[in-house]
Amino acid sequence: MKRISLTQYLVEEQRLHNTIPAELRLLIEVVARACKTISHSVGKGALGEVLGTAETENVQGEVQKKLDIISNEILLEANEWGGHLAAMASEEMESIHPIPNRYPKGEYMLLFDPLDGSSNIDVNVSIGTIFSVLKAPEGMGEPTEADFMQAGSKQVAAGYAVYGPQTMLVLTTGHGVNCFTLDREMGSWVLTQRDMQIPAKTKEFAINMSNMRHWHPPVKRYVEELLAGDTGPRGTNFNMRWIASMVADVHRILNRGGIFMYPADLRDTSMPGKLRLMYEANPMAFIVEQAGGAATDGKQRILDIEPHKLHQRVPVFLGSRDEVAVVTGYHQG
Ligand code: AHM
Ligand code: MG
Repeated sequence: MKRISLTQYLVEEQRLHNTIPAELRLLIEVVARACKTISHSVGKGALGEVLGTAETENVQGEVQKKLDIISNEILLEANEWGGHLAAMASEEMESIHPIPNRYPKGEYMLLFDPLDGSSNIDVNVSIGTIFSVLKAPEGMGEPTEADFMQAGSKQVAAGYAVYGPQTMLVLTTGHGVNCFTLDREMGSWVLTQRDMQIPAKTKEFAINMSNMRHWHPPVKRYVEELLAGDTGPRGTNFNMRWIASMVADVHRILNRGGIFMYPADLRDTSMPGKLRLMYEANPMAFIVEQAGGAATDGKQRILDIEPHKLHQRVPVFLGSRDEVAVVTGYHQG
């Protein structure tokens, strides 16, 4: 079989759809290269002395793992000097990271969750990197947080790398979703799945069931109906999976369907859900919609949410569109 590299894919996409100009191609290739480096660190584990907890907390008061910090550094360093970015923002940093003055600036802004699924790092379960690309507003001067406050529908690219049995990169630039597998010997990304499609129907759901007693009524009703199986109102037996790595759960859903949920709940009413709009929900919603699925916060399309702060959290329901429609309907009804 003829191998198509990430570079060839990006060049050909530009020829076909005119959506990946050279600067954006550079950006995607630099992020992909950084993910290769992160994959290498993750793969070393205890041998690289990268496991365990660092003595720091991130802006949300969560204890950082060593690999959270290493991955953040890798992405910052890789993306600073290329001239393709105006600024970056990361789940692991309190405020935005403008490109230092010694480097030229570009017209894109990059947001990332450098290593998602932190609770799985030390136990050798799949984790990943999630990224989202926005355009800097016209005539932007010194970048500020306000420049990042753009709805997810404005993303020009989004993707994730999953560090599992294989390292894969899943990417969209608004014309479908494609998947690349890292050839570890050659150090190159090879196109292995074209135009991924999420089946509209599914019998599989993903949610952290231990929070059930804290859920709001629409989520409780929906999951109770799934659990009731073929003698309940849905008339079908549903299966459940929860990896506690959004990247790994979404990757399974892209491949064989399913619905992923991280709702808001009553544990801490000041916190509308756990997942972050800019680093997790928006890029995943873009990918899922591009693969024919749906993504809502229970009430509206995630990509339509107008953000008001960088580290904003949102409830997330995404995946097979028929199931997302059912649970969204229960919130609206
Ligand atoms: P993180 O960014 O701190 O790793 O948190 C996000 C992760 C998601 O990958 C995953 O879906 C969720 O947290 C799991 O949460 P929980 O441990 O509550 O099940
Ligand atoms: Mg995360």
